[in-house]
Amino acid sequence: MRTQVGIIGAGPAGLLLSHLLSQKGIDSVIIESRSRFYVEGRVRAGVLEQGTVNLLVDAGLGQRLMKEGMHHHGIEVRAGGESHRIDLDSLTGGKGITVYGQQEVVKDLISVREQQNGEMIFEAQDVEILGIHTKKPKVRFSQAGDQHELECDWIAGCDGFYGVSRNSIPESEIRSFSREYPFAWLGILVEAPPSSDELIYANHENGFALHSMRSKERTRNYIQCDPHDKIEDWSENRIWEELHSRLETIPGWKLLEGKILDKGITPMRSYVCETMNCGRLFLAGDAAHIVPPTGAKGMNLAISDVRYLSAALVAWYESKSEGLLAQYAENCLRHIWRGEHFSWYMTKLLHKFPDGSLFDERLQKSELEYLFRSEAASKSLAENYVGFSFE
Ligand code: FAS
Ligand code: PHB
Repeated sequence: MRTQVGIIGAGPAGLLLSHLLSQKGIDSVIIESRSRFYVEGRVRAGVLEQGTVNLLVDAGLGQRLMKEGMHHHGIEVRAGGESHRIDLDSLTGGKGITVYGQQEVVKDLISVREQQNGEMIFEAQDVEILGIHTKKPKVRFSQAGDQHELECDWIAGCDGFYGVSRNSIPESEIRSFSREYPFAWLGILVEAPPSSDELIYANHENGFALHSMRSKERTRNYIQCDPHDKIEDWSENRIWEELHSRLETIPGWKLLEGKILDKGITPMRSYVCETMNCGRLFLAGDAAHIVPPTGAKGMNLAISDVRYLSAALVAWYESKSEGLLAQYAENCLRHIWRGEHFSWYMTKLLHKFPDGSLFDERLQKSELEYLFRSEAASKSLAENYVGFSFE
């Protein structure tokens, strides 16, 4: 098999890259280890920055997003029995966020690729990357017991944190930075109407909680839990009990319960691999960086990378210019470190640190009070939450 760009991973990064390249007449083949059903059913992100929405709409992917996505002008932060609304609109000159499930973005992308006969190979096993320092790198994989080899000009590693791409770069060349957090998130997808018009982030003595949503019929709630917890440790009663106590801190406000459709525990880490390319291999999305979801940045950063990678590959195919390819990591890392800092800031502000000192707790309390009283602090949070633009 032969193509121009071999793409590993059918998440938002890989699928969007394939689409943007095809709009410029550049062929690609996507190689994905899981089934289409699994990839389309995986519950993940829910918040899109305005910049992400604009890119998807400009790429002709906005039809369902604009119809079903929920545009929000603010978020709410609750702590110490108080509630504070961050008015994203007025604090950022009219920018907001759009709540639209990642799996819907993935479904939209897969159906457009299919309509355009884009090649997507699901359930590929034993994926291997070879010859990244040659002009004809290859991807070897098996599918349904048959061995295949895909020859390309370039390989895009969009296979997430646990993928094969980053591990194809010699350890000695990897420059990476990380931080683990002493807690995780237990997330549930629920058949219930939202209990508020906007997302609610709660700092509580029992730990963090988040009330989010997917539609007028479905909500997504998260609670901070121990990183060693197993989902079996959490009965539905215990989950609801904790959600009620951590979110119902404002008189008269009640959280609506419903049938739990999906539940899972997500580890919390910050990770950046600054070596975003090695020879003819380029990393994008979670393959190169992870943020704790408190800042709702993960998918937005993946799409920001793809914006730069597609532009760089298009420039190479159109004029053999290597400029943007050489600048790729630098262009992405400005946004990545801004997203990393903001996600760390939100995580530090809203979680209970089991090993934290009383001094830390006092600092956190003061930071929350400052946020609730200072327009400057609210503006800083708002401009990062909607997506900070360096332009
Ligand atoms: P993905 O992980 O989405 O896709 C990688 C693909 O590669 C997968 O389909 C995988 O099966 C495939 N793959 C892996 N190894 C492979 C191999 N060896 N061969 C072939 N294929 C392989 N981000 C936000 O912006 N907002 C949020 O609200 C938010 N909430 C989140 C909540 C949770 C519970 C989680 C886990 C993440 C959340 N994120 C959020 C972050 C998340 O959205 C990621 O950033 C996003 O999925 C990154 O997209 P990709 O880089 O495309 O990686
Ligand atoms: C979600 O809706 O899944 C979500 C929203 C905001 C976050 C994280 C997750 O910060």
